Amino acid sequence: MTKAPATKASSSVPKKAAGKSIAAKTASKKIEKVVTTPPAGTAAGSVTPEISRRAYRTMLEARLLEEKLAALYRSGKIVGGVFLGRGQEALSVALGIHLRRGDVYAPLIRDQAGRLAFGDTILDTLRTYLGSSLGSMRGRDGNIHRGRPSEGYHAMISHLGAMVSTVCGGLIAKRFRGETGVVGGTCIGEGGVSTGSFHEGVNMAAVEKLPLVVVVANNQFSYSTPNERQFACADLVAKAAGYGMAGHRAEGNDLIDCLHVIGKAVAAARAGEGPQFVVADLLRLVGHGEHDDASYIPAELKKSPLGRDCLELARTTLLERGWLTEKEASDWHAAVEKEIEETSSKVMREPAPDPAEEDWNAFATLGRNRTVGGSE
Ligand SMILES: Cc1ncc(C[n+]2csc(CCOP(=O)(O)OP(=O)(O)O)c2C)c(N)n1
Ligand SMILES: [Mg+2]
Repeated sequence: MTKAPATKASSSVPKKAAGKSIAAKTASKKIEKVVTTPPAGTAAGSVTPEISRRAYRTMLEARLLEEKLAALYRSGKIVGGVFLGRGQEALSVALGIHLRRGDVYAPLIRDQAGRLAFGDTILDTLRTYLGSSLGSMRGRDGNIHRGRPSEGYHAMISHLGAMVSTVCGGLIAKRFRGETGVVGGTCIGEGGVSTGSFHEGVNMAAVEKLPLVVVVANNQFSYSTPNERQFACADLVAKAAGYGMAGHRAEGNDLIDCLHVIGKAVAAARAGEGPQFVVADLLRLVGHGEHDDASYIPAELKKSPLGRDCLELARTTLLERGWLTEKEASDWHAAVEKEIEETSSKVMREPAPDPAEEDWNAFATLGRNRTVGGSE
């Protein structure tokens, strides 16, 4: 394991790659661009046109789905709070997309993009938010407290550090069962890093050399608490060395860099190099939740490079590299919008849970009167 002083996000992500661009192959008469990114599988963290396109499409799905969720919330159709990840999709998708079946994933409240990349669906998301009894939580839990634990997809207990330990637990269980080559990932806020549960989780992961990847979305605020009131170290990546973890930095609103850095971190964890700590600076482009107008975020910060919209940036990069065409981008937008509209109309007609029929267990653990979940 690399016991790490902070490793600077590699600027080694090649800007160009050899061969025909994907978009050039799929769109007629598109000007070919020469790109130099290595083909898939050649190196840990290599960023291919294929993964970038998939990531962009997933970010788009997350963004449009969350816009719909915000509208449903404002029209009173969603019970409980709605917490969104606008501006954090590039970082979120990069973790979800690098995990695979058999891995453990604990997404938090800003991880709609990571969830979709890990295999969650627009349908199941809407079912949970709208309280359909056909959803994975059977319409009985708060919207972000959803998951499929038996598939390694943990339902969130708390946004503030608790999930690091559940991922460690999942990884230790896999170790006991003799499963190898697995990774557990979670993405938390910089405020969560100050909590005791974060400390306990990453310390155990380092001691046990667990294949854990913790991604920190440093969006500069923990609700309305700014970083200078949150931690006193100059650089959060430096914390990795204190625990005995490898540390990495990613450019939080640059999709290609997020894919590259998190790809490297996931590969290192999978290869047995112990826990990996990735810190990315960015800004959430919405309030803490839809009830919050985020008026405490200074305008200069919003206008700074941190405030750039990762979705716009990803679109521009893919277009410039010839990995996406304007037509594909607008076709994808229309197709995703249509899917979201059709799915939400369908879900709104589905039945709510019937208290008379319910056993009130959160999952299929019959006979135990226990529920899982927490409150934000
Ligand atoms: C013990 C506790 N205190 C407060 C809250 C309410 N709360 C949920 S998330 C959050 C802020 C988290 O900030 P950060 O970790 O930076 O993540 P971000 O919201 O910025 O993504 C707060 C105060 C909570 N869930 N639990
Ligand atoms: Mg934060």
